[in-house]
Amino acid sequence: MERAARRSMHPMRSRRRRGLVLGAAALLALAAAGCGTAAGAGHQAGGVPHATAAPASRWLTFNTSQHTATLTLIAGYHGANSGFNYDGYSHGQMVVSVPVGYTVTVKLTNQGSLPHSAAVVSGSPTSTTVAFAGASAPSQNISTGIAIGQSAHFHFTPKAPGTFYIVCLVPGHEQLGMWMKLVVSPGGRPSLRV
Ligand SMILES: [Cu+2]
Repeated sequence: MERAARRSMHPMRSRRRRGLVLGAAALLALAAAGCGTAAGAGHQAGGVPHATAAPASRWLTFNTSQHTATLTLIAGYHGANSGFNYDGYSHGQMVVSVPVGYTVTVKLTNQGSLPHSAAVVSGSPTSTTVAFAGASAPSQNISTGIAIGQSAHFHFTPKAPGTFYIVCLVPGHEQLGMWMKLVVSPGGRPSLRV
């Protein structure tokens, strides 16, 4: 009864879930085509993402021959850190590593209850200096973020190793811990650890 009431109050949620299921199907298709995931199989039984325990491999896929990696960030994935999280993680709990020369696509979806953004910055997790041209979603008005239920993406190709952060530049959010770490490695494969 309570569940039905919640659903009727939030019609967007079920629409987003269908989107996620389609996304999972696309990941399966990619895996079948020989692309990698970061850490083993990561699909929930029934195809519906669980609200609290999503495997890390859902968030990073890559292709070692094409030198591409795709990072899926769901802002406000659930209530962890009061919603100031990507994929449920905050305060640098998620560390993504990509080799130099990979083209990295970051796909941001706002599943939270506030606007959010994502940008690659350098220096510190509270930096506002975007490290690569165009490496933010939205591409402009980064501090305004994208609205609830919206998606945006960007890509960039790092040319040198280094340590960066993917942060939400809506004012106050990165200070509240809405950031993850991005390591550009000299070689190897993309990886994600939490
Ligand atoms: Cu935010």
